[in-house]
Amino acid sequence: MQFNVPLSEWTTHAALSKWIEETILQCQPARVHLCVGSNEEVDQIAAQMVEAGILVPLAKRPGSYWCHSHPDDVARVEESTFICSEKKEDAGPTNNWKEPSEMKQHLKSLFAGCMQGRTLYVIPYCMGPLGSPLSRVGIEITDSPYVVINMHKMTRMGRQALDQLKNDPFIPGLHSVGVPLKEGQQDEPWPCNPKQRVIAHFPEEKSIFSFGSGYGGNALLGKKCFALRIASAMAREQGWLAEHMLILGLTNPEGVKKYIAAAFPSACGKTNLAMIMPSLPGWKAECVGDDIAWMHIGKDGRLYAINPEAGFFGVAPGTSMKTNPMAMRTIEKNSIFTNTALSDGDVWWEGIGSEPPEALTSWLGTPWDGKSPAAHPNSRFTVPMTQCPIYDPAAEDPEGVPISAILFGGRRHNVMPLVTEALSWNHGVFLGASLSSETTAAAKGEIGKLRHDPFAMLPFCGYNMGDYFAHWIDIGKHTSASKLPRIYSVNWYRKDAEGKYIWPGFGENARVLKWIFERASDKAPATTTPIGQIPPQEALDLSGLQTDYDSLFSIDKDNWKKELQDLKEYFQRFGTHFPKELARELHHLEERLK
Ligand code: GTP
Ligand code: SPV
Ligand code: MN
Repeated sequence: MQFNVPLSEWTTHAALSKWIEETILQCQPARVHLCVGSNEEVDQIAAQMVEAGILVPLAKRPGSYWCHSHPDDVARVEESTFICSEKKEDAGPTNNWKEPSEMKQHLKSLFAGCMQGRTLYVIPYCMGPLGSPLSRVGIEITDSPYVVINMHKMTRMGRQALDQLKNDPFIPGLHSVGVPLKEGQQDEPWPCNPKQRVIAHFPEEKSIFSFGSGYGGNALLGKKCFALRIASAMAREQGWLAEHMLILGLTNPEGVKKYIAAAFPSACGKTNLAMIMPSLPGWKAECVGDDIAWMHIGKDGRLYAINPEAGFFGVAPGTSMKTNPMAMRTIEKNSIFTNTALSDGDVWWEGIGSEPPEALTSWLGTPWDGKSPAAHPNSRFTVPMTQCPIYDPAAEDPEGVPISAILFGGRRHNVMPLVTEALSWNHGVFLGASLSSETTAAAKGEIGKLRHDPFAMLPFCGYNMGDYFAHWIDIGKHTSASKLPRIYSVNWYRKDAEGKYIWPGFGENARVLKWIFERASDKAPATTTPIGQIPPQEALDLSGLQTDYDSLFSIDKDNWKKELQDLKEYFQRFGTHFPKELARELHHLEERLK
């Protein structure tokens, strides 16, 4: 077997060496590349991909590339994602489950010889700041060079991760695109195996296997597979939280800074809020993370968050200098664009803020027809976080940042008001558990369909969601109520009778953040309604906006009674795993709505 460096020189970690050797025997690659994580290393891999016609360098964005995927491999595949706990009950009613030994048997046959003709890459990566006691190390073995160059931007990868690991246990993740190459067989530009796709998690053993997809969260195993599904199971055992949340620092005109975390389902606005340019004069936001937060109670009893990632894998369509200027500046260089459209030396997408250029290659790699979307709705950019002009230096703080408020929000064209404050921690947990949202292109399947997505974790919770609710209730008992962040429900997506968004969103969301910030300083009033506290008209700055307060905050009792009925039915699915504290919150809501 041909290695770029001898295994024994690369690591002395016995369990790691053994796993690599076993995997080589199982997957039968043609070559092995042990990643060190240097820029030269990834530049070389990228150059080979350019040579092979997989990546197109972008003359107008230094160090950047465009590529497009197979049309059947464009988003997360929830129907092929499994939680393989020993007991089905431990996966719960919201996850697909397979008995572990049965799944292992199936994986064994899938992975046998699956890397023939390809290079097997070993990627050590650290989730979280280097040197942080809260960080965790994973090792991904993959046959996709695309995964290597993306992991280099998304995580602290290579030598530095091995140094962090020392001789400790790691989270193994085995990934293959699932297309072995016979002697002399020409490779495809985006090899994948949609028919045999499976993304399997073993939360007890804490391992990950992903087969058949090369796209995003299916293939970059540090992200959803480790930092959410496996990490949520670890967090439950160890008394912390692994969440689908952005983290942002907000500084008011007086120079006081507070941190806010927010959970919105996929493609519902985390990246945009994480990099917000507040429309209100004197307010400043800084970005700690845009997708995942690991949170724990600190020594002072407050909730602290780190961002386990080192990069953004952000939705391209809709990103413009008007909606998200900080993202636009972040992606001026050293970025990978997947499934956007390609113009002369640059990229283009719907909502970028300019007319489509004359000659445009669509995300399918063919001349754009001018009718169907030029960029896939789930096309994305990959870029290191450090390039963000408002990257918060505290994002590297090994202890994390103290969280003053937690937001839950989804796409709801009606029912949910612009913002509601929870009456207590347990009521806040109830708001998180009650989250529903209209589906987006981030996952395969129908778009715009309302579904329950508790805590924006429906596709990402690695254990029984009822137990997850109970874990959140439990966290609230580990410190005093005054130290816990207040919890909010927000909705940027209410529509009028014509189907147009009522709320301008983006930078204007700062108006809502301002009220939340001032609530955290006990400086803003609130009005109590049956569903929670809302800002009274005078406490929310709507000056200069076309929208009126009532259209944003009206609470339709009939709609809410339907919402309540639906929640009652939904929560029954969790049976005895549904915490009594949330049953009590449901009952209180019913009483208040009478
Ligand atoms: P994932 O990366 O899939 O987890 O998504 P995300 O939550 O980070 O979503 P993102 O911020 O990328 O937003 C997804 C889409 O929603 C983009 O097309 C945005 O332009 C749009 N969007 C974001 N914020 C707002 C908002 O405040 N109002 C409106 N109307 N659209 C928004
Ligand atoms: C999401 O779907 O929530 C994402 C994109 O953040 S992916 O990494 O592909 O899961
Ligand atoms: Mn996400």
